[in-house]
Amino acid sequence: MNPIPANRQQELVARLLAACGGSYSPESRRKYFISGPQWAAAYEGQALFHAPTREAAGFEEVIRKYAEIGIPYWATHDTDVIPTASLGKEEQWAICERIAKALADNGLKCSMVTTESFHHAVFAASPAAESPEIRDYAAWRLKNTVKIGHELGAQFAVYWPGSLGYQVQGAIDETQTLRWYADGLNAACEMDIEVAKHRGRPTLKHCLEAKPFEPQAEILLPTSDAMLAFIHSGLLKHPEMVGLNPEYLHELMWGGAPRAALARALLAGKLWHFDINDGYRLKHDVDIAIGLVNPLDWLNVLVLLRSHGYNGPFNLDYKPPRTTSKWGVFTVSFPTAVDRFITLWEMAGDLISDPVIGEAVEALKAGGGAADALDVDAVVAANRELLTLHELIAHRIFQVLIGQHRGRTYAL
Ligand code: GLT
Ligand code: MN
Ligand code: MN
Repeated sequence: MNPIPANRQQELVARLLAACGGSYSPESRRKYFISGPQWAAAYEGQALFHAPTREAAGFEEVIRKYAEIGIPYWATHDTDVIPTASLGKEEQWAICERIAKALADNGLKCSMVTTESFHHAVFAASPAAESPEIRDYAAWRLKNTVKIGHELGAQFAVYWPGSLGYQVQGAIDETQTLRWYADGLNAACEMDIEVAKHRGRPTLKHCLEAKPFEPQAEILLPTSDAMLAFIHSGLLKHPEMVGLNPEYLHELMWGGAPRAALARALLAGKLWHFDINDGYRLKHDVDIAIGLVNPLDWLNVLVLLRSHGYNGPFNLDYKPPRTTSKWGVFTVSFPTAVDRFITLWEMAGDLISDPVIGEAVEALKAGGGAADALDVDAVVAANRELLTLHELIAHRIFQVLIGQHRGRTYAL
């Protein structure tokens, strides 16, 4: 084997990527409400057991690269772009001006802003800690993010209460902590109403994002369902302003079915924003890019969303692997993630209009026509052969996944 010298490796990767084919043009990619987070592109590969493997990218570079790829929206935490010490100060607005210019120069829009309320030492005991000054600071941070969001033209604000929990039992009163957490959200919504009115803009959509574990051992709002209950608990002053940002992997992590979690959010009218990625059940938050682990499940998720007219953002909240170089982040990782999403989206369209599935579903809904619904044996007998269609539908979905419905064959 001949070693591949470092100066020839990009050329090799680029050639193999081109050999893969199947990439969409930036114009096609821009037709989707896809957002790229600052933190995903800037991720250096670090973690508790991991040293960084590549250099960070600033927002100007990330926005420029997203534009080249065809990712039309950008999202950020407050402290992804503004140092903690500069928040709320003049420097913050100077940075916002630079961001607005970078977005305008590259034809991108800011879709979402979120507050980092988990990394800084002040949030060691969560943003809803016992100490009133910590909670005052947290509420100020949320309100400040709302102002940044309006300044940048965002439509959404996301809240990930990942540090709202505990490592050791009995030290906090869960009910009180949740009340305090609601106070923070209420402050953000009230600030939003004020700023929106002043600027003549609609209020933001405030979206809660659940993750079942990590960084705390126990989390007070671990799932999207827990958050739906919280939204309707009576603690929020403006429950109509607060919805969900489910993340695909976070629902999978606790062992749930992402599609079912999304269905419950849809029924509640709260599916407003969606973090797209992939990973494994009952493991930590590996944030692998969409479709690399569960393409079949993803296909079914997109059938659900397409069938129910979901029109919110698809936020690329994944982490390019540590093995990918900084060049690879923008050349391989983001373009291929977007392209897999679009391919799965198109395949979901194929499934929705598939005649085999269409007829099978209609037949199942028609039922077998037992004359007496109270004659249990007759009901079973009338539906016996029809119910075999469940497995046939699953087979057809597999065929669509591998392209057999478009004539791909294996040694037939
Ligand atoms: C963090 C988390 C993500 C959230 C981000 C928004 S922060 O990376 O694991 O899933 O979407 O705060
Ligand atoms: Mn997320
Ligand atoms: Mn995640």
